[in-house]
Amino acid sequence: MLKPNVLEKLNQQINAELYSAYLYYSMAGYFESINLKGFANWMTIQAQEELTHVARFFDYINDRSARVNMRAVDAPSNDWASPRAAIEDVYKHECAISEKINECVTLALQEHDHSTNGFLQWFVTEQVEEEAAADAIVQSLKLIGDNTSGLFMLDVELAKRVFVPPPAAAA
Ligand code: OFO
Repeated sequence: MLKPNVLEKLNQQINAELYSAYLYYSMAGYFESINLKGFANWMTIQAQEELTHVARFFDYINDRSARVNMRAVDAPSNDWASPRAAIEDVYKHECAISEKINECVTLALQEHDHSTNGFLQWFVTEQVEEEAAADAIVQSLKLIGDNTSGLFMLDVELAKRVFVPPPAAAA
């Protein structure tokens, strides 16, 4: 059985994961609007992955015979000053999500809830990847600077990303 404070934290995390999807769809729209279709593709897949994160929390809460509780999702920004500003926001956002996952783990351990701690470890690992993937693009954009050809080459690269549902969240 989930303790009420642990359940509340997990429901808050569903909201944070939904916000992540909403933010990345918004960024996909921004990149479409400036004709960087590869960046838009990367963001759309990022958003789809976030929805699989929602599904993981949703399934876990239900598996524990507890009740999912949906709340209003904040509105994300819709515009960014530059591609680099948008990707830097992805990196900052992922660091903030890592913090939230850490808080969930800390609470689970305080409450001796080892099942929830075990469930959360997938996210602990995933966040390392999430931060690294965003930071890699930030670093590329720093190198590219004002070089338009470099930006288009990176766009072609990001267009190659495909959505692969993680095994546990696959239909
Ligand atoms: Fe981007 O990892 Fe979930 O929120």
